[in-house]
Amino acid sequence: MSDLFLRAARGENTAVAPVWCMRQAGRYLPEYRALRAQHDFWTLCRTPELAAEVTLQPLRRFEMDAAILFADIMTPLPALGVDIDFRPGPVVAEPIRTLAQVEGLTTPDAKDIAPFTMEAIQRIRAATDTPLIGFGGAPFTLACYLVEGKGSKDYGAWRTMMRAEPETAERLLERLADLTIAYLLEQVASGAQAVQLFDSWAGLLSETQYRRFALPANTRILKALEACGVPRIYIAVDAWHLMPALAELPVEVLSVDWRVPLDRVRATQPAGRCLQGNLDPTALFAPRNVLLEEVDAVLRAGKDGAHIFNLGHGILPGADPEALGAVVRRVRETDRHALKAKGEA
Ligand code: 1CP
Repeated sequence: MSDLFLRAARGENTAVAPVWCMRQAGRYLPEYRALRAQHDFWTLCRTPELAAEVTLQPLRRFEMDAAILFADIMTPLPALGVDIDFRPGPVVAEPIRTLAQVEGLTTPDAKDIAPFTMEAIQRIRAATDTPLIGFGGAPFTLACYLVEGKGSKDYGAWRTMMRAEPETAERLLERLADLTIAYLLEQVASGAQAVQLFDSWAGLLSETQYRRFALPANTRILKALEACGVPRIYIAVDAWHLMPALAELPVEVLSVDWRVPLDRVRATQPAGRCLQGNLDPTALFAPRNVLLEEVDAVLRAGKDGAHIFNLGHGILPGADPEALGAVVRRVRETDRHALKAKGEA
């Protein structure tokens, strides 16, 4: 078993970068599509055997340094009493638009939030030595879906609530933070060895808004995990303008998208913080030599500190699994310390 992922996540500047891929369990894999043809998405998430099987699928194909639990950021939300369907993205039957709806949300016991996920985690740990990453959605991003009711480019209803009824927005964010703390602590107690908080839509916020509507809840969640001792990973997409605020988050690892090279991101973050990323997911569609040049460029930009190689965001459903295999091999055969020596010569 390789502890490369956990060592890098704790800040070690490893000779080889550990590698895994966001959405590595998912629709680009024919074996996922085959299972999905037989079961709807909620059934895959809520049946421990199936969720464990889907989590393990990419590990059979690629030499990944980490597994990510198969679930969704919406998995814990039905425990609040909200009805959610997937078509294929999340659709909320009755979007949350009023203070009365926020106050009407259920407060579940930690054990009742997603027991099937906890059993999946135990099964995955029994089946593989590859470190397992648990995850949850950040409150701001969960609220995007809960208030809007579905995926959107601009989340107008939610961002209007933040302005028109900021106290309602803050109350909703608090409820989501409480739920996420309980859910993630359960995941760690069940065996998750690292935790990633997905704030996919935080880049929509200005830094001022982020400091009011995202930073407090994210900080509270990440601090609640501190005593567990597992590495904490945070990702916001399209968030270069937020780097000063993200530097204040209590995390071991900051995951970044492809828009800004890792050396420039590193300069904005506390010393010793591991960076994760940041190959452009569309690079997997490029001719192989162009793809590998981009992989090399990411490794070079990441060489001056701890680095976990990943894509800048999830792998796209149309990507060729072979292209991901080529990326993994390239990262594995690259000695980062030699890269460093060459760069300085
Ligand atoms: O039809 C299907 O098979 C459903 C497709 C699918 C899958 C495979 C969805 C619906 N969710 C997932 C799994 C998933 N989602 C994982 C585990 C798999 C892995 O990483 O290997 C994870 C970590 C997520 C996280 C997730 N879900 C995020 C955060 C990460 C990101 O990509 O920004 C978000 C925003 C979601 C919402 C969601 N769920 C599903 C879709 C298609 C979406 C995006 C919808 C949208 O905004 O339009």
